[in-house]
Amino acid sequence: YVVKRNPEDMQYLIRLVARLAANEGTEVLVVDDSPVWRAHIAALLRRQRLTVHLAADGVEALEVLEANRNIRLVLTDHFMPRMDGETLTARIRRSRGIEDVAVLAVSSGEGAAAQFLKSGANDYVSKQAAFEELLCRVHMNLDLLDLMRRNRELAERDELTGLYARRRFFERAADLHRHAARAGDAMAVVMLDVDHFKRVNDTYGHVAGDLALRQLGMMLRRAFDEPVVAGRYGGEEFGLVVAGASVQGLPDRLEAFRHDVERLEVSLGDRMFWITISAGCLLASACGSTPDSLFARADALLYQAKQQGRNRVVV
Ligand code: GH3
Ligand code: MG
Ligand code: MG
Ligand code: MG
Repeated sequence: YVVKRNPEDMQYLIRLVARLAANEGTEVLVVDDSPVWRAHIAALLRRQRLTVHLAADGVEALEVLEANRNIRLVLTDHFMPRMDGETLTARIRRSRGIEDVAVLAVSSGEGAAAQFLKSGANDYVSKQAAFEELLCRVHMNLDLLDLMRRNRELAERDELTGLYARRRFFERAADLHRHAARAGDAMAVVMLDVDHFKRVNDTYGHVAGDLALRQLGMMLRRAFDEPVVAGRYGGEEFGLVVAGASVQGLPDRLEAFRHDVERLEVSLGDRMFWITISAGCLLASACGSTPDSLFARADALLYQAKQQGRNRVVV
C-alpha cells in the first residue's frame, strides 16, 4: 500500500488492519490462464493472509468452487481457453447469489467492465490498475459480503431466542408447504403461546419476562431442531411447522415439551418462577390447503387449549 501522510490514508490504514484480521484465512479463487499472472496475484493475496485457490480457466474454476464451498471471492480474468470469465460469472450466478460468492473481474479489455457487471460480477478492476486498487477492491468486496450476511441474519433471526423471526418463519413454512403438497405429504402446524404472560411481566418485571422467553426459545431449539421449522411469530407466540415422516410422533413430543416447560425454573436474582404454555397442533394433508388456512386452523386449536384451562396441547 502507498500510504500518504494525510488523515484519509491513515484512517484507511487503521481500518485495513482490522480488515486483515477479519478476513484472515478467507478463501479466494484466482482464475487466469497466465501462470505468471496467477502466481503473482496469488502471492499478493497470500501476503494479505487470504487462503488462495487457483484455476487456469472457467471450467477448472467451476470444479474448484464445487469442491471448496467456502470460497467467498473469485477473481477472474476475461479471455481464457475452454471457458471465458464472463461465461464463468454467469454460470456461478445460476446457483450462487451476489451475497454468497463475490466475483471480481480482472481484465484489460475495453468495455469488458459493463459486460462483466451485466453477467453478475460484483466489481471490476483493470489489469493496468495499480495492485493497490486490486487489494482495496478485494477487501471492500469481502467486507460487503460480511455486511450482507450480517444484515440477513439480523432480518431473519429473532434476537431474543435465536429462532426464525416472523417473516422468515412464514416464508419457510410456505416453502415446506409447497414441497409437501407436491409430494402428497402430511403436515403439522403448531401454534404455541405462553399462558398469562402479562401476569409474569406484571409480577416479576419485563426483564424476567424476557429471560423466560429466551429460555423457552432455547428449549424449543433443542427439542425441535431440523427438519422442524421453529419461529417466534409474536411476542410470546411461537410456531412449529413440519412435513413428511417427522409429523408422526409430534403430538407426543409436544406433550413432553409442555411438561418440560412446566418444570423449567426461571430464576432472576433471588426470585424464581414457572411458566406454562398452551399449544394448538394441527395435523393435515398439505394437498388442498394453503399455509394461511393451516395456521388459522392451528390458531383455533390454540384458542380451544386456552378455553379448556391452559397448560395443555390440543390436537
Ligand atoms: P393468555 O394466557 O391468554 O395468552 O394470556 P397472556 O397474558 O399471555 O396474553 P396477552 O396477549 O394478554 O399478553 C401477552 C403479553 O406478552 C403482553 C406483553 O407484555 C407480553 N410480551 C410480548 N412480547 C414480550 C417480550 O418480548 N418480552 C416480554 N417481557 N413480554 C412480552
Ligand atoms: Mg487471459
Ligand atoms: Mg399471545
Ligand atoms: Mg399468552
